[in-house]
Amino acid sequence: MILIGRLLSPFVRRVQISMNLLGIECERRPYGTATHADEISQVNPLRRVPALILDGGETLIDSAAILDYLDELVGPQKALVPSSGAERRKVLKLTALAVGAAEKGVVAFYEKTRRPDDKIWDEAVKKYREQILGGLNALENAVPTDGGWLVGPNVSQADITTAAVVDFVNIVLPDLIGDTDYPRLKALVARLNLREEFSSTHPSTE
Ligand SMILES: N[C@@H](CCC(=O)N[C@@H](CS)C(=O)NCC(=O)O)C(=O)O
Repeated sequence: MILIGRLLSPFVRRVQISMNLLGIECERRPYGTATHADEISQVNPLRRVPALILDGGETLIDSAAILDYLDELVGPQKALVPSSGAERRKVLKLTALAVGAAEKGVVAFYEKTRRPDDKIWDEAVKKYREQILGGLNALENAVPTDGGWLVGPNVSQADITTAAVVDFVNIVLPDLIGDTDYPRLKALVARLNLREEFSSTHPSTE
């Protein structure tokens, strides 16, 4: 399989971490949306990453659809989203909070980097930043106080996507999370980043 996209993208990174945890090998092509639009358009007409090219040539787009495929591939015992019940609902809800914060982080990043200075709308940027903080705050409140993972005894997609978004926000909006903010969330992400599956995918490694 071939994964398209750079690790700075929290959507690409959550797919790469998931593949590492599930023991699924892939080659990754670190194409950036600003620098490799032509290459990306060959696999995704929307020119977005990630895309996953399967061994038979079929191409999947959108991280949620790719992760759904990976979970199906490994089966319900190993899947990163539980197949049913309260744990599934909780993983999906926390993952949605992390994905939503990532989406707003991407938009805020593009406002800063892809617009002429005189076309940046500060009010919109402020709103995106508040939305990111809203998501992170909810995730902070969901981190168990006993040092466990977000849901159940094993690392789930909620943990993976949370780590991807916190690291992304810290890189692209370095002034957003204060030193004393979200201590439980920071501790969770630090513990996850001790694992090779996470540390080897940190955007700083690329
Ligand atoms: N819903 C998509 C979002 C992917 C996304 O926003 N990717 C960004 C990079 S982080 C992108 O390709 N941006 C280029 C663009 O939208 O023009 C997913 O989960 O894969």
